[in-house]
Amino acid sequence: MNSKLFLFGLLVVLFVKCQPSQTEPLTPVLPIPDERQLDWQGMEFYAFAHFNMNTFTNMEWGMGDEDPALFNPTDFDPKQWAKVCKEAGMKGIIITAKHHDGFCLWPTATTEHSVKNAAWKDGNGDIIKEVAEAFRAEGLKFGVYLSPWDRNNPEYGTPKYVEIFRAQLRELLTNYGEIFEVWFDGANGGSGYYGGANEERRVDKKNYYDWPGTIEIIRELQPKAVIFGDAGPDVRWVGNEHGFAYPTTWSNLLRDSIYGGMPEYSKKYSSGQENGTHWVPAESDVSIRPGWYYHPYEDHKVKSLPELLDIYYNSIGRNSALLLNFPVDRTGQIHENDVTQLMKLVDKLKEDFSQKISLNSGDLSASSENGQYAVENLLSSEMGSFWSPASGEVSASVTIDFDGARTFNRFLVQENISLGQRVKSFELEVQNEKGEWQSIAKETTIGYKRILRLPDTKATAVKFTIHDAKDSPVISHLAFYDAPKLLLPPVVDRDKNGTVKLNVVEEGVQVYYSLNGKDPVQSGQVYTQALEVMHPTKLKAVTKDPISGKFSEVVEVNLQLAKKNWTVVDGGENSGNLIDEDPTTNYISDQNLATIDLGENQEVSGFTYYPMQNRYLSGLIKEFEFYTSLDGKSWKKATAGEFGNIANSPIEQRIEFDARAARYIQLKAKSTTDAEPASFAEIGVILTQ
Ligand code: FUL
Repeated sequence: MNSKLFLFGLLVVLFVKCQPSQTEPLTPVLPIPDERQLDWQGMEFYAFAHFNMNTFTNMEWGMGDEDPALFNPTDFDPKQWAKVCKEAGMKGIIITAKHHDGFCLWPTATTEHSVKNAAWKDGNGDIIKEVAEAFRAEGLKFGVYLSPWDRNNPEYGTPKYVEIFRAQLRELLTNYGEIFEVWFDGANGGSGYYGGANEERRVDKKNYYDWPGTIEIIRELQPKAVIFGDAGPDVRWVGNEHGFAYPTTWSNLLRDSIYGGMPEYSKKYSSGQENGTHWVPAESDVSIRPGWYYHPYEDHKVKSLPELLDIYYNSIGRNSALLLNFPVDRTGQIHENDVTQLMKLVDKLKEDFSQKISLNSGDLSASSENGQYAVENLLSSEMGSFWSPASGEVSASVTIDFDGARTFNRFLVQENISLGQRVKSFELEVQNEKGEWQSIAKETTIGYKRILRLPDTKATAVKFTIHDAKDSPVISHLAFYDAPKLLLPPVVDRDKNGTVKLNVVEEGVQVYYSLNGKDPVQSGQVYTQALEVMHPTKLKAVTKDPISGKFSEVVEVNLQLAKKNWTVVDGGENSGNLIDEDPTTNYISDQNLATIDLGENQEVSGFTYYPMQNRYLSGLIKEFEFYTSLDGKSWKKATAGEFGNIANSPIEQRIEFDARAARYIQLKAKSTTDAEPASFAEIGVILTQ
């Protein structure tokens, strides 16, 4: 080629390359969030506090006839709540200013059923004011839950009550500074006290409250607040109380088809709709304990770390916000067990997102780009900086070159939702060291944030493909992390036959154990299959991450005599539940009695009683007598007494006595906590060793 011509050609190529490619302006895909919804979405994680009359009456739904004097926290400290939330990275709190029982946590002019008549501070206190101030002092936001249903108010069900409800709302939205969210429950109408009428009152959920009129009041008094309800208008219920959004979660909602408390909401509407007409994103609400309110008997039932991690990844990781509830206790503080579990979650999440695969702009290439919406914009987590393929292309891909082999198990991706939620389906493929490609995930929606938990994946490159979208996708961020294994000790599971399984919560780890009281790592025994343990034995076990070489804490369990040869004497229906080694199944005895044949003589020096573990408890044994026998006919009393705090703390009870030979044992309930027939989840014996 002539050298002049070559130079000319080169210049033309350079000129074309250096020209910024044309950026086609993007038109939003409707619906889109407004500013208050965008601000709210950025909060991601905030607290719920259920603290009200029910805290002091041990109820979940009070009837409305409670004496206001009963409200009396002994050491109310909202600064403790705010400190805990701040430390956990939560951005605010929503408090139950009034629950269904109608008791108001502020000195309202609308009813006498409020803190004005509480024993607390001789009726001069204001919980709402103190909580709002404590949270603002920490730079956190404040919101209110105001139950539309009011089982105390005599006017409930009449137009007058709607005025009272609105007056309450006005007080809350006028006197306590900026409110970020107003929360309306779907539970509406039913039996109640209603000023002494004690009757059933049903309302027309769709029309009774005249919601448009109420929404107008909120917009006027707190224009920045989002309004929560099944039908929004700004934020919607996720449709369950487990804290889980759905793998397909649209922020678009067919809002006009929905009203608060409609029975078919959860099934039909709660995951949002691709063709939804309004922007109404999902909020996942869940309590850190089984109940929303504090019950001392749930102190041992605070959610475990694996449960809390599932909640995080299934809510924030699925295009939803997470509203995590603390049942504030009777002192007026978040219980220490709840704080401990919360901080375990927070620490583990920090760990999960601490090892990010570092990427440079040169590592990214896209199948197409729309001008300045270039692929390198994906590196910044700013929503306004995003990648979009050529205008109108609904399918496109980004290849990420890792510069050598890297391992990851988390993938995070975000859409620029200010232009509407667009992606309908996407896929992740990885390239191994031999250059082969393999698909590892096929998913649907992304939305504000999507996080995939994946198996440990070693790859030299990843291809992120959007297969379908409502219009050209607008992806604002993507990232890969290598989360360390969740190193929890194995869960020891033993059945009636003495078969012991050591279950792990995360795949890919090893378990070491010992049956002789020695350190399980030094014992060198690796768990590969179920063990048979018939006699009293001390089991120790530990989990090891083979990649990092790290160990979990050691779990130690004193296994008692296996129940293989046991039978229940004169038991009747469900009596097998007594000795099935499963504390979630129960036996109820009208005779308040359980008699067991141990199959052969044993040197017995004690017994264990596992009370019922149901959500609602009945027949827990309070006072007991325990007998033994060699022939099942003549019985000797071994011990008697009471399970002191069993109503408040229904954990396994352990009673020891002087050793004696016995073939038969008998536990007699002299009284139960609620005068109902005695219930038994499990009985065990302690043998002399
Ligand atoms: C439910 C209520 O009935 C519960 O008591 C609780 O307040 C929960 C957050 O919402 O619908």
